[in-house]
Amino acid sequence: MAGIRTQVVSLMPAEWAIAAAGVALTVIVWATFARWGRAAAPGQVRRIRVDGTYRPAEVHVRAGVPSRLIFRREETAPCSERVVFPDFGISVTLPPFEDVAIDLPASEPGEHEFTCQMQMLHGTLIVDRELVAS
Ligand SMILES: [Cu+2]
Repeated sequence: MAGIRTQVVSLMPAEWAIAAAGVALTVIVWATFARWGRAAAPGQVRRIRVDGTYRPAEVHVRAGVPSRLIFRREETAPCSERVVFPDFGISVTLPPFEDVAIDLPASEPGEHEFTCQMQMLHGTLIVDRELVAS
């Protein structure tokens, strides 16, 4: 009787240790993926089509939330091969027919122009205090 009780008691810590390790591992894996998820998908994503103009030419995002702008250049005309955000010091090449993501940090409300490298195409990033459908 005492032998059985001793055996049960001695097994318990090992089982708890395994269970605790399992829970800890699950939490670590979950936290890691959650962090990756946040890094890969900012709060707001907007798509802009480029074909002789920016569509839409006014892109609305919410203030205080990082955003990802995905440009897709649906043409080979050299005019639009770069997009420039002077206020953010960003200048990015847009290969034709490819999605190109530009990540922007959370911003204050305001307006930021974006253009092609020769400033022939114009768009405006509008950072709204409230969410506005775009
Ligand atoms: Cu141009």
